[in-house]
Amino acid sequence: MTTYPSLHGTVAVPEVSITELLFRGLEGRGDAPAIIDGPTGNVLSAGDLMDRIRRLAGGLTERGVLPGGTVAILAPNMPEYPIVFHAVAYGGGTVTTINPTYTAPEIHHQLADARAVMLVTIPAFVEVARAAVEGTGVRDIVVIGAQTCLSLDDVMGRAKQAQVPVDLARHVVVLPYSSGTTGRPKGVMLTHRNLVANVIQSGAVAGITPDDVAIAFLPFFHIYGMTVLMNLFLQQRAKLVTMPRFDLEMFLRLIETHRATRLYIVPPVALALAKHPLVDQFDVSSVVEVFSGAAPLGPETEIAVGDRFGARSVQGYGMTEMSPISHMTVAGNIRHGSSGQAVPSTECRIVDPVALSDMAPGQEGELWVRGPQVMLGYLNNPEATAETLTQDGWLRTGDLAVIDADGFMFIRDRLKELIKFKGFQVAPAEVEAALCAHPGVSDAAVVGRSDAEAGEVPVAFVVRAPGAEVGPEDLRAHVEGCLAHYKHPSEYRFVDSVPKSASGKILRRELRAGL
Ligand code: 4UV
Repeated sequence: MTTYPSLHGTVAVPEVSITELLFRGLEGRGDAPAIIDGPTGNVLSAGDLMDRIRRLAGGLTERGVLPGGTVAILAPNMPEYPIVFHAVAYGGGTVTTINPTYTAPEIHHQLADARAVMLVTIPAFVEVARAAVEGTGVRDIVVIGAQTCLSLDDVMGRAKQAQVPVDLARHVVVLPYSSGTTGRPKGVMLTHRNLVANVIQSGAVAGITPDDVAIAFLPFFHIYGMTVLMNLFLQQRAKLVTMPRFDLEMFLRLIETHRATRLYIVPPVALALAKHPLVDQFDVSSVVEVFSGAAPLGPETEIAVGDRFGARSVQGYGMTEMSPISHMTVAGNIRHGSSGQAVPSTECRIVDPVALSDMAPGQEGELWVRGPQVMLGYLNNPEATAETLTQDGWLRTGDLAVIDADGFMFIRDRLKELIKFKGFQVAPAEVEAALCAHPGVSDAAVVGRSDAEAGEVPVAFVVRAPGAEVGPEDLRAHVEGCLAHYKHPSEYRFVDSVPKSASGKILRRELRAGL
């Protein structure tokens, strides 16, 4: 076996919960701002953040939700997000984080699959939340800032003074959803130990200090925003300014106002920051690092954005199933176009995906990763778990990569069927199932086509049912009701049949080649 251990050595993973780790970073900061709501400028201090986490944990316990219950959060980035997340974690529960752009059927599916008993949301989503909880185990919808229904303030109780004991290595603290290498989105079982390990592993090399400020638009529901911004940033005593959704002008304005030092972005934002004339209208001189992840970014754009900001421009690589970070670029050690080196306590292999044997050094193969950040498995899905995790703890990423002599990892291609639209996951199997639910469709296949702005967009190949006259407009209207906008195919191609292997697997490469 040819393994590549981290060149940054190992780290000890403290035996604490993710909330206790966060509190270690917040303690002693008292009135210092921990999170600022970007649009309103409202400040939540470190002391208030801890106090509200303890009170909400107490209140959820008094209501019988904790310990043990699963609470879903359907909200954009806002200071209340980490309050809910950590109150549930501190009280011995499980959080499932839902994309707030989801439709009611998508939310319903996640609530039911994760067996959520409570849904926390904001006033704008109450209607969709009510439709989504029908027929699930959700007993209460809690609305942040609501006047007329059960609000987060109503749920606050007597402060809980200690972490509810859980098995840190087995208890699932968060269930984000990811399709992984194949199929529909699945609950990714991450433990306290996974999250704590990843914050410590990345914190050891990221060089974040209490003087750092980030504008947090990367959504907290997705593992990148959850770990890097919400958890790592707060734990390192740095300051977060939340943005509910990405808007270039607001982003630039907040950078200027709050003197942001580090920008955590995805490739389409890198492109905008490199090219858009708006950038010149703001003072962005405080920025020292621009960090991109979640999808491929070419070295030209990476360099261009760094030049424009007079800042270091680097990439990292992660996957929900790895809590998520396995690779990161460290200041002073930059190779443009690379996703960086393995974070401490992380081993890699580059494996021939068919023969499952290790490739010779420098050759391309599937990236396998092992370390304390690797998930327990997929919720209620031992088959998918067994396909992704080996008996001896290696995670098969489904990405094709090379590792150079200095340990720099370069992602070359994706073996898995996953499509990434602006860094968001689009699971072809989910879109195909939605299309096949239309009575005019007998079969469908969805693949990604590269796109200058979004990275990739989904394209659908559709086989009409006999006699059906369904057209693109019918299918657009149909997916509108069941899939979030970024999963909608950008094009429909009508075909006589979908190419499949003898075992019935869609031959996606063949379809992609014809695009
Ligand atoms: O599961 P997921 O949606 O997870 C992510 C996580 C990305 C992160 C998180 C923290 C970081 O510090 C960071 O640098 C990146 O996206 O999707 C996982 C898949 O996204 C692709 C790859 O196919 C993964 O299996 N991907 C993620 N990062 C990169 C990437 C990258 N730097 N270059 C190319 N593809």
